[in-house]
Amino acid sequence: MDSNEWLEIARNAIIEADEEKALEIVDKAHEAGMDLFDLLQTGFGSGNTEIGDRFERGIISLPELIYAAEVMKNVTDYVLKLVGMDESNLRITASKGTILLATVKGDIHDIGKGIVASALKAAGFEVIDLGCEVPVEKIVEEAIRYDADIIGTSALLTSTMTEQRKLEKYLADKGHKARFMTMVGGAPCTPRWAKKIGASGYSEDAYDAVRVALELMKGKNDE
Ligand code: B1M
Repeated sequence: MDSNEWLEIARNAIIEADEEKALEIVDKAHEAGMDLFDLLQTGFGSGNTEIGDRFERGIISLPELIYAAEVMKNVTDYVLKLVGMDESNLRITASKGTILLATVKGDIHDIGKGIVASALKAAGFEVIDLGCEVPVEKIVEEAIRYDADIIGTSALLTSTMTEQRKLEKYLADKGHKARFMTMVGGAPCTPRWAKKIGASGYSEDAYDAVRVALELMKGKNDE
């Protein structure tokens, strides 16, 4: 089977919310030596996107969306465990820099942030993941406590991405703007949004998050 076929089967497993099939594909792809991160993002992730589109168009109901999301979450956890990036490791010591991650207040979407966290850990960053629905006050408090280099926030709803702007304002008001670099991500975010609110960086996906984080750290170290 070529990699496109694996990706297609993975996509369909999420659309059909078939967890058994999804986990079986992960095992088989793993045995075949396929890049499981790619399978997760491009294969299963594409199924997730399709599920979201169907929900938006009224083709599936909220319980169906929740059910498919559960499958996606379990598959994500399983893949991360297989590649040695178990999300139960809240904090892993490394040397590239410290990144504090959170999904913003009012937003429970955490699947993508989990993948971003794993990619950053794999790239050698120390990652503190605060979970989801985190208010800006808590984010900044923890960033100070862990002496983070970068604060990364994820927002999946157009109604919650405003929390990212609130974070920038809060940092400025408290005199911490120069102390922390910030990264934003999540489906409704764009490079333009990041620029508009004064964030230091935007990234499209987990691979891009690593690239941006490395660039930001390089800039900081060159100062
Ligand atoms: Co929600 N949901 N949802 N949902 N959901 C969306 C986001 C939506 C677009 C679906 C749709 O209508 N098409 C829509 C938002 C519309 C909008 O605001 N424009 C929506 C809605 C409306 C809702 C509810 C309001 C539904 C309701 O109750 N009526 C509700 C909101 C609850 C809340 O947060 N308060 C809700 C609930 C849920 C579930 C619980 C069922 C579930 C979340 C489960 C969970 O995360 N634990 C869910 C899901 C799964 C989705 C979709 C289908 C998929 C999201 C996902 O996991 N994608 C989503 C539709 C979609 O995105 N197509 C949708 C896969 C993941 C790997 O990608 O999260 O984009 P993503 O992360 C990527 C990149 O964005 C990037 O890298 C990641 C990895 O590549 N990235 C970063 C993300 N964060 C980053 C941070 C970075 C850098 C990169 O740096 C810090």
